[in-house]
Amino acid sequence: ENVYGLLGFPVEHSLSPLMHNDAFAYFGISARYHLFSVKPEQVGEAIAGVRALGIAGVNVTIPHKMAVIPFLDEVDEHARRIGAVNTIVNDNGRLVGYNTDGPGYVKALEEEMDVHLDGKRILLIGAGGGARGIYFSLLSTAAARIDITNRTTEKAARLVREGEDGRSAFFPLAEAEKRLAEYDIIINTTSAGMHPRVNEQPLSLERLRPGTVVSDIIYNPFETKWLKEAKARGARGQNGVGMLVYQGALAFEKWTGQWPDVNRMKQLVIDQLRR
Ligand code: SKM
Repeated sequence: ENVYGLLGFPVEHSLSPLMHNDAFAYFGISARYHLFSVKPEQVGEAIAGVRALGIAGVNVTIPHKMAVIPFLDEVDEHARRIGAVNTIVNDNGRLVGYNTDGPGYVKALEEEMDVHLDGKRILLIGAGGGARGIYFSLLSTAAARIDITNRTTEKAARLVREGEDGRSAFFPLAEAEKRLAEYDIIINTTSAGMHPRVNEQPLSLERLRPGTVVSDIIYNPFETKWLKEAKARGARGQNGVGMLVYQGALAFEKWTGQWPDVNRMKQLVIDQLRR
């Protein structure tokens, strides 16, 4: 039986074992996905453990996504650019790092919302880890214009500079709120609205244009107040379940070569979250 798992701190809340173990069973693959609670000062030892024990692959979550990088044999170019690894493949002892969060998000956006991204104007709220993955993935796959707004404008400015594509601008929150109607897709990557900060909102939706796609990477609560308000104002809303499921599906594919049934994964996650 091959061993897979998640390295993080904390990890108990994770829905990944549910998704992956079901998918292993579905394909008749003899493997099991476990949760490994790893303290920040033990990341190096944990990666040495992955090698020594021959663990076939792991996901990496908060707060280790950057910290694991120096311990790997190879990091793919996209993950390097993002500066974070969430998926490690053990290729006969060679540990290779990838990032499936950003690509997973973009795939979920395209498939769930049935949008074609080329030519669209996109507003990204936030400039942290989640935003980095999504920003670079959008830049590399879509001929869209992607602007960034963030409470700390300097952080948004830095990300736009790193993007180096000439298509992006950054705005203070108040300015982005004023320009809201210019955007086709608005994405919240901040934790405003996430449990337990359920009353916080990342940005005022006063000038939202009906028909806009409003997407929140938060899935706990299942639908944030902000997303509910967006829908009430006529937006097409997407919560964070799609990103979670698709990043998992892309990791599963890297480990096994199989593309799992994403709708099945999604239903499992939704049933669990709704309990
Ligand atoms: O990037 C993912 C990670 O692969 C798994 C995960 C989880 O199980 O909570 C969350 C995200 O960080």
